[in-house]
Formats: sequence, C-alpha cells, structure tokens
Amino acid sequence: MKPWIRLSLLAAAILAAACTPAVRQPAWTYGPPGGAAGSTPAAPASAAAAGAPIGTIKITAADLSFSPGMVTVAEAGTYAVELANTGAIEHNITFSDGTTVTAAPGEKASGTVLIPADGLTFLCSIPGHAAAGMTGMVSVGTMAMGSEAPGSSGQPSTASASADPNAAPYEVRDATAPKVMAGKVHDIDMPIIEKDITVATGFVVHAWTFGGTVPGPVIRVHLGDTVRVHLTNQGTMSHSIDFHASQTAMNDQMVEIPPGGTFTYTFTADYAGVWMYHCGTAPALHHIANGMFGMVIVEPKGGFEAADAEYAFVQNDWYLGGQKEPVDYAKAASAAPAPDFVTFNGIASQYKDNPITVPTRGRVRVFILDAGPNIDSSFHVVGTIFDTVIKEGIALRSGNAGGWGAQAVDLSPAQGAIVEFSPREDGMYPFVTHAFNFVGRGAIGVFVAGDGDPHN
Ligand SMILES: [Cu+2]
Repeated sequence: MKPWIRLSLLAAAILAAACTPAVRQPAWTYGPPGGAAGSTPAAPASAAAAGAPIGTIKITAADLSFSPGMVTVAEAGTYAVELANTGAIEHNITFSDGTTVTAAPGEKASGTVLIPADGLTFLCSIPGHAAAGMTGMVSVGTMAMGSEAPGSSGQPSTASASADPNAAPYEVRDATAPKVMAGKVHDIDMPIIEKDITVATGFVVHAWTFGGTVPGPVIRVHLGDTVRVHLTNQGTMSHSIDFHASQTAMNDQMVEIPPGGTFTYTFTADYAGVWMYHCGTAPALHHIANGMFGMVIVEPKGGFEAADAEYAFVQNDWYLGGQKEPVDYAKAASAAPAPDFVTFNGIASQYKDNPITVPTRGRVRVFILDAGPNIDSSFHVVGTIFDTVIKEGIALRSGNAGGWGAQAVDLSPAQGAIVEFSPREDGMYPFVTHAFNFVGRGAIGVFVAGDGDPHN
C-alpha cells in the first residue's frame, strides 16, 4: 500500500495542476482514517457498513463541488449512498472512515456507509478536488435528510443570517471581458437600482447597484475616449458616482443624485489601466459594501495585443446583515473587518461551481480589480506563472530581458491590474486570493484547460 501523503490545502491545489502521473493516489486534507485506502474503487470499503440501510444519502458531484455539501440524517446507522456525477471528470465521495464511492463523468454509483453518532466528514480524494471545495459532512441530528444548511458548498456559516433554503439561486455572472466600445464618444445608461441579490447559496442581500448587478457593468474604452454616463436614481435614497478613471473636482461631478434624479458624469479616459468606480455618498463605505462598485478598462495606446480569452474579475467583501437587508454597516466599518464572504464578481464560489473553460497553451488575460471595501487581494492562478502583469501602470512584460515572472498580484482596495498567463497542459487551474482564510469564504474559481484531464 502506498503511504499516505498528507498535504496542506495549498499543496493539494498545486498538485491538482502540476502533479506528475506518479502522484495520483488520494491526498487527504482531513485526518486520515485508520489505515483505510481512499483509492478503493466503487464498491463500499467499510466492513462496518454491513447492516441493512435505514435510509439513503444522495449526493451530486459537479466539477469541484458537492451538493448538498452538508447532510443531516435523523439517526446513526447504515445508509445507502448514491453518488451522481454530473461533471466532466471523475469524482468520488470518500468518507473519513475510508468508505469510497467513485462515479465516472455522467454516471451514478452507489454503496453503503455506517454513519456514527458524531457523523462523518467526506471529500473527493482525487488530488486537488478537496482543496477546490469538494468537502462536506454528514451529521446526525433532527433536520430532514439531505437538507441544505449554512456552510453547504464548503462555505463557512459566519453570516449573521442563516442560509435560507428557499432563497433564489444565484445568477452566474458571465466573467467574459467585454470588447472595447466602438467609436470615440460613448453614451452609457446606468440606472441606479436597489434590489435583492443572492450573493451566496442561501444568502440574499438587499443591494444597491449600478445597472442592477454587483459589480456594475464593465466599461471598456480606448485611451482618450470621451465617456458620458447617464445616471438615473431609481432607488429610495441619494447615491452618486466617482470614476477613478476620471480627473474632476469632487464637488463638480461627484454630486448627490436624489431618488428620481438624473445626472450625466462626463470624463475623458486620460490614462490606461483597470479603474474602479463606486458610489461616494456618505458613508461611502456602506454604499460600496452594499454593492455600488464596478470596473473601467482603458486600453493602452494602440490597444491590447490579441488574447485567446479575456476575463474581468472584481473582488469584493460582503458583511451580511439579515436576509434581504442591506449589509451590516457596523461589521463593514470594524477596524478588524471579518467578511462573511469574499467573492469574484459578487457571488461566493460561483466560478468554482461553474468553472471557466480556457484554451490549453492559449493566452489568457485577466482584468482584476479589488473593490474591497476593506480586504486586499493576492490574485493567484494555481499552476500558472504570470508572464505579464500591469498593475497600476507598472509593467512586467512577457519576454523581458531578465526572464522575470510573477506568481500573484497584490491589490489593495481600489487597485487594479491586468495579468496574462498560458496554461501549459489540459487540467484544472483554480484561481484564488492567496489569503487562504478567504478562499473558504468564496474567493475561489476554477479555470479548466482543454478537457480538464492532464493524464489522457
Ligand atoms: Cu450609493
């Protein structure tokens, strides 16, 4: 039997993208069971799971998530396990007693497991999958079997509100960066809309938005273009806007727009970069924390070189109040802020649950902005090296004379960057903020290159 390889979350994640075929046995991130081998194939492995099943635990594995992630059964005992794999790659459910059920892509598999009174944790033991979020737990209690609970999908249950099983499912934000707008003068309508938005599975914020989404729309223009943003306040309180891509006196254009009011903010895109815009109405912290932010991309002189794929990610931190309420201002204003969720494009773990396909060996360009309001970003794509980083006007270029590269780009709130990389082989390339305390709170997504499997 091969020895256990105990790996940190990070090492496992890196292995997911970089391991050689020689390192393919399960990589536990929980305490390993007493000598049981997670590599056991589809049949149930636990000799203890012998009695007739008293119920069925149904788990769906998608690519890099389990649903539900938290399962509650009424009593301890033997249960049938049904694993449905709706993903494109193999997954397994490996319980902490060693019981393993493995399902090929698109297939179902079953087994049995003995759930003790104190429950069992489970994970997918394929290297990297647990690190990317394929973990969960069966606990024994009084809730209905299979019910969703706070903390499902690997998210911690730190929110003030409990997860609402009846909350609307979140709407995945298309991360594709928009094309640069044609022409030299742009008129952009941007209504200010206050609305309920699901920001993580089971959690709804009464957000204040530009254009009805968090973040607001990505605006991409050429250097020197004129931008006229027509704002109509459809909300219930005053709002305003501050474009960091502009140069204007605060008391000229960053004016209060009362409910029902309109204002046109006009600027010329004098400098290239990735810029923040946000509401500046006092307390600006509350307005930003409640969703009023977005990205402007100003192309450099001559435009960007062609890329095979371009994505735009805005990182933000959520401080939840109650369900369908604005965020908790006191939590957001703490000197030691502890966000409930940290996201890419407003929704916790949305690109872990819905991975983004990128071309193997293609050039991938990411526009990344840290909107905060409080938490820094250390944007990293596991298994890649950035050969190009343009952060706040400072450039690392591909093909530079010294052979320099970069592993992560550090962004404080209101800083932006452009990074470029090329996946070397088919496989999984998770992207995170490398402040790993926030990865479990939603600051993770996955790029899938090619068919996602480096070994075929
Ligand atoms: Cu506002």
